[in-house]
Amino acid sequence: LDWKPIKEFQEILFSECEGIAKISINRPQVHNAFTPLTVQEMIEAMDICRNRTDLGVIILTGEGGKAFCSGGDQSVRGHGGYVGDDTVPRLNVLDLQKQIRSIPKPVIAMVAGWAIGGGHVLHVVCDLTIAADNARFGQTGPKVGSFDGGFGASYLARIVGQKKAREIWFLCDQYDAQEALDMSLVNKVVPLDKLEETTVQWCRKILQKSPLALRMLKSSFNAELDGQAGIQELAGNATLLYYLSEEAKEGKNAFLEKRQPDFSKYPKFP
Ligand code: 1HA
Repeated sequence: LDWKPIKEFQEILFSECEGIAKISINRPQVHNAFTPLTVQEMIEAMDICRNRTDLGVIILTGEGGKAFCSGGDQSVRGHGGYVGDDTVPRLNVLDLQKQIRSIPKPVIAMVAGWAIGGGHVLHVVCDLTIAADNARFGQTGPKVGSFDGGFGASYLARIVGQKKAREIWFLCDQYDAQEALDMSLVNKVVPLDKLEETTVQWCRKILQKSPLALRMLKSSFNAELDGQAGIQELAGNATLLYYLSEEAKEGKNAFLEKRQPDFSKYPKFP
């Protein structure tokens, strides 16, 4: 596939092809551990994906074939968070998690090798996960002095069940691709050399579907779990659809024409 760069970054690669965007962590020497800058760049790339109406699906991955992401870079972990050049400690991956969840387009984690710690949580919050047969999954928090009690705990438990989620966090064991499939933690396992091909096939299938229907479904799946923020997303989509109607346009037109709106001709559906 002929990936064209969208924008140059320092710690990620960001490219597109056929309406598919690919965001790839580019720190293979540390198994794609993230720094505050890596995360900030992913946030910017994700925002571009959200705003570009010609991009319909996003692949999140890591370079090198040996790791998706190994979580926060422990060598820049400081007092209260992960520290970048500005010396401010941050946990900005939490903002990225929320963004992946709320972007109204499917996000697919394409996992080769390690998805560990905060890197594991990143694949968990993606809509779908396709794993290579060399993928290995797990949390390390209680081993390295960290924990993610947000989506990393509660959404993980929704996916694999309470007992399994507690096992994953309390024991910090690692699970291979087949074990991940068996606990519905991933959607599909393929040989490493078929990983991108399969992921792109899934993307193409998604791109043939109605973007508004996909958008409504993503926010509907979220709404049940995300409380007021989930309902806000779903309701925002209802507003979007309403704005497409003649009935809503009558309200706006009447205001601009300084007249009373006439909604009488619009049906009161049963
Ligand atoms: O929990 C959170 C958060 C919670 C709330 C809010 C925000 C959060 C943000 C982040 C996180 C976290 O991510 S905490 C968890 C952090 N990650 C880890 O504990 C995983 C650390 N890595 C490993 O356990 C292992 O590297 C591995 C199981 C993934 C792979 O082992 P392997 O194959 O033996 O490779 P290894 O030799 O360990 O790694 C290769 C190189 O990559 C090493 O560097 P080298 O000795 O060659 O110089 C290794 O140090 C480096 N590396 C790997 N992972 C990290 C790392 N360097 C820094 N940070 C890493 N996470």
